[in-house]
Amino acid sequence: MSGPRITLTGAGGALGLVLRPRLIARGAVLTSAGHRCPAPIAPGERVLGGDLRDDLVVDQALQGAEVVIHMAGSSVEKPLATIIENNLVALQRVYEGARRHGVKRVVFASSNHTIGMYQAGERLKLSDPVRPDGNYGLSKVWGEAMGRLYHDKFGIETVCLRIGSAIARPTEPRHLATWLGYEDLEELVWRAATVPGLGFLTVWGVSANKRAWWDNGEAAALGYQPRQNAEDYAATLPDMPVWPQQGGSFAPADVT
Ligand code: 15L
Repeated sequence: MSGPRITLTGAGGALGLVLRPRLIARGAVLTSAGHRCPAPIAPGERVLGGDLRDDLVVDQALQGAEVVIHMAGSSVEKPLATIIENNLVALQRVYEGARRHGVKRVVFASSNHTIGMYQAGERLKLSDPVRPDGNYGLSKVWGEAMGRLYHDKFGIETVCLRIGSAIARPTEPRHLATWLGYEDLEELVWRAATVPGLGFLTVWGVSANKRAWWDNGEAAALGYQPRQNAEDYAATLPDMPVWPQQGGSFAPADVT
């Protein structure tokens, strides 16, 4: 096998399960790591279970890896103590593991909740200031900054994916702007893992939605050309009030 040697964390989670067969089909030599890791899905897939806050688990997971796709962690709003453990501490252990193992690049699953307090409909560039909508969004801001730190200080590349709503198909009006279809997710993640010389880069993880709010012009080096469009599902969506902020239901939630 000669494809890129990739470790995928969060491999038992919603996006991990979508990505595993697709990364293997594209030729990755894949190690899938996660708390809840099912059996291997393809010959040659290495599967590991364990807690990423444990350096021994990280050492096993990152052995031989060129790239880490970090999908692990809490993926919704949680109490701060939980977010700190799952999204801050575990990420720092992964970056330290990346240093120990000479990993060249981390693809970090960031989120639109880094900017969730902007008004719905406002057009954003990647260079616009962050406006997180809770503990979860804050942890993604911190994660993006950690990627920057490890690139500046230790030369590890990071591509931050500010993922919108990565689900099989849009289910509410907000998704007309925020949807990331699975074909586009696959293409985005593959490019983030394999396009050479990206350094530190942030990109919106969004499909080619007619009503998208986010402009990927500043991430042109990635060459990401989404093909899916939430508009194709517009007629199927329920008639419900539109959330006032881009973060949808996360924005009004009291997280203190
Ligand atoms: C996210 O970052 C979450 O992980 C996911 O559960 C959704 O809430 C998504 O954003 C979204 O904003 O739709």
